Amino acid sequence: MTESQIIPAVRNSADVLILGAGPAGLVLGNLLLAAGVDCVVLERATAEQVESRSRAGFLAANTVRVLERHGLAEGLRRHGREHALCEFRTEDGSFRLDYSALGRGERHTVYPQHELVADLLAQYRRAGGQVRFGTEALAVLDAGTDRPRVTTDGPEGPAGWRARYVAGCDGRHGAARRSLPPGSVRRHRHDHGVSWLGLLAEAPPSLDAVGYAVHGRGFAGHMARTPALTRYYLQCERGSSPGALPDERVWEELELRMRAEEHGPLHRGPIVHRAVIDLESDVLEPLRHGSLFLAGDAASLLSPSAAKGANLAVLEAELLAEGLIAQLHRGDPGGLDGYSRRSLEHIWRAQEFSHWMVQLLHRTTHFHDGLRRSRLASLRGSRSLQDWFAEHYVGV
Ligand code: RFL
Repeated sequence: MTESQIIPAVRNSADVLILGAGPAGLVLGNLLLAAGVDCVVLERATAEQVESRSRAGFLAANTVRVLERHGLAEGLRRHGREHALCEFRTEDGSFRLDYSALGRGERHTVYPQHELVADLLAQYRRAGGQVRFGTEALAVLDAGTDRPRVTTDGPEGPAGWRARYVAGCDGRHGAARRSLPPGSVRRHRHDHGVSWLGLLAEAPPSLDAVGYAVHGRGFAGHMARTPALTRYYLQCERGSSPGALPDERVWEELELRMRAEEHGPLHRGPIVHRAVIDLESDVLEPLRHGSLFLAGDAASLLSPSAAKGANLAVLEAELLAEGLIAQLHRGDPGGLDGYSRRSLEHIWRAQEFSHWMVQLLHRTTHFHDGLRRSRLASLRGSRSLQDWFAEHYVGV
């Protein structure tokens, strides 16, 4: 079969094709559109799915600055809440850190990712941006040339798109990663060997801090999302089914690990979402193959232990937008040439901190347990370690 028989007739084009309408794709789309760059976003899911996918919530101060710089922070400024406390509950006692008084004195803004995505989408559409929902990118072809193509399947059936550049913002299982020719990009992968049951409860937060509990039965975590919605995590066996425990048992287990007897009960409510997350990390290097660029989870996957993924996605989208605008408007390739190197510096720093957090929060071998307890004791008592923690916890 010849290629023309496999690939449907090309009928669409844009200077930049953006795969995926998550934080990375929509920040990129907004920045390109504001600079007058012709772009289209291709998104596999429906608008309703994209706007209701509950995930991240903690935005770093620098992420907020990036969004503010481009007029994309109105919703989070209005509805987001500043946050700067975390509490560790361990076998050796509990302690709190107010990270606004440590390190660079920065805070998080708590704003659910799906609300940020809804804001970004609304702004993109107001500015006249095009998103093709229900349109799955199947493959990026000829990425090594300056005429890349994307094959898609969508409401109007199979189609082909031409572009000058393709931005792979379609996550870890997207078409951008799949389309990289063998050997073009290296993938450095690490499996932390730990899994979490991620839970979203229709219940007010139970403490005014992010709660990290290390317990003989495993880790438990508490993170506020809104005054009526709270995310919890429970370390679970690899391969567990998300629905294995009824709600009642989940709450009991959370209270046991979070030492409710000592600190008070949790505010219970219906658990409206559950997912098992295997804590894995990977980094692709470089983040470019010819005309195809990777950003967000497509570029690097982080364990959710340090809440960095959405923050990196926003940062990379800004860097990539700057590079694309310079190239397309002024013929200046510097930004695109430096995109991978600059992004990878942020990515490895975030990976390093996430890795540190995974080791801080989980019991593994007896030897590592000794290291973990010692590390927690240092964090509890050492101002310089607390400053380091604060700087990396809230920074990207
Ligand atoms: P997204 O958000 O996954 O968006 C990718 C989009 O691409 C679409 N797509 C395709 N579209 C067309 N064709 C294809 N072939 C496609 N394949 C996929 C998808 O439908 C989707 O709309 O990636 P992006 O933009 O890179 O953003 C990354 C973040 O979503 C992610 O890193 C964070 O959610 C990670 N994360 C957290 N990050 C934080 O910074 N702070 C947090 O507090 C935080 N909490 C979390 C998290 C991730 C979690 N999960 C899901 C593991 C909590 C959890 C439970």
